[in-house]
Amino acid sequence: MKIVDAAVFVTCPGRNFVTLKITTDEGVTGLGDATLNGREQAVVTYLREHVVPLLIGTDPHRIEDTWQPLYRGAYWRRGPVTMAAIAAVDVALWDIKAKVANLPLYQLLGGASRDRVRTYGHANGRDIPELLDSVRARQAEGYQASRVQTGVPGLEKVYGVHTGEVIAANATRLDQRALPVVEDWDTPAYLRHLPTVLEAVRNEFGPELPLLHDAHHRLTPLQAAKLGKDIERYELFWLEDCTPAENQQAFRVVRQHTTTPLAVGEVFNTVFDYQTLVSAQLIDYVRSAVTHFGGVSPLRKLFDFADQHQIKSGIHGPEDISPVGMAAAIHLDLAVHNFGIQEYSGHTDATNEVFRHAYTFTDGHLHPGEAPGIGVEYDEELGAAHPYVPAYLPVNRLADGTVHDW
Ligand code: KDG
Ligand code: MG
Repeated sequence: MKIVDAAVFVTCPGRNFVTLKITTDEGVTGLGDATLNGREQAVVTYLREHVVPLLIGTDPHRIEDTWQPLYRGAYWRRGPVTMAAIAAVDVALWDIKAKVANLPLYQLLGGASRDRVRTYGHANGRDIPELLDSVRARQAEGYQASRVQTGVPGLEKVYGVHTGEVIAANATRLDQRALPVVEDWDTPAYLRHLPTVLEAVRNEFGPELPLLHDAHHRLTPLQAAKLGKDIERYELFWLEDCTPAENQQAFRVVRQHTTTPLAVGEVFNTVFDYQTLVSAQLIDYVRSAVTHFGGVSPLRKLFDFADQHQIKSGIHGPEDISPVGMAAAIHLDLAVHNFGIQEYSGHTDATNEVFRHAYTFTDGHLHPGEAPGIGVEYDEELGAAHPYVPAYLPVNRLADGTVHDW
């Protein structure tokens, strides 16, 4: 079998998605997600100019032997653009292999380790009453775990809180060539406010509801350590990205001071980003998405490494992972032993029409379905009816105008 075509599609059914479709001489096709939110066209060009020419004529069954030269052969290793491009190839080849085997992908990954995949959804509000309503709404949709984010008194726009006019959680308006939205930030105000939020949520929903919170890289290690300690009594499922993790040593400070479980890694793209965090057991969940980590093959290796240190998976699954990336994640979630939880925000109806998928969401749990491959079909005609719209992620500024991590 040989690869005869590899096409890259960009569609914007509410937000931008980049999809790679590989076709073989036997007519079998495979899909991969290459969406890098806010930098989509960089991956499109990388794929079209630098990757597709290398694929034509090669054997799609040689997944590892395709992955390695894309990673090592480029010489310029790592980085989100490269790894999103490689991820799309890896997933598309797994999709083809599983279709040829006439099996759902999870069967090739060792088969199911569980019956279904537990998820968490996003609950948010400008204030506490709105957040409590949002948790109730997620529960009505079936979610059995919620990530809770609120506005902070005195701040106008804060990460994770939907305002009516924003179409997708993190993108700026998609109907114009807008520059990044500027959000505001005040760490002391946030640190004072968050414990009161968690207190209110626990009072309303009791001790059993698994709660998660995303600090989105905005604290120093010392602030993160203090926050972790202050909120221990609310027993979070995890506190995510409490401090930027480029300096992995910083997590030693956090870890020494708190037993709040820690999740890290949605912006990482190789196992090296996790080396100290995992080997020194400084975190509890690894958060990388299939889409940004080079695909199913390397993410599986990361999970095996993490398992040796009692660390579980918590695959990144916001709206900016396409249904193709989501499907690949769900197959992996079902198969690996050290699965923790899967983030799942769902997609708009328009997105689900462009990407018809076999995976299902019931009672807060996902299942990949039994369709051969990853179980997603891309409707090219419908996709083309939603052309690309430039959109940026927001930028955070402090009251005096200083840029802060978003
Ligand atoms: O594109 C950026 C988003 O993927 C990110 O902000 C979402 O932090 C996020 C999460 O935990 O889902
Ligand atoms: Mg996050």
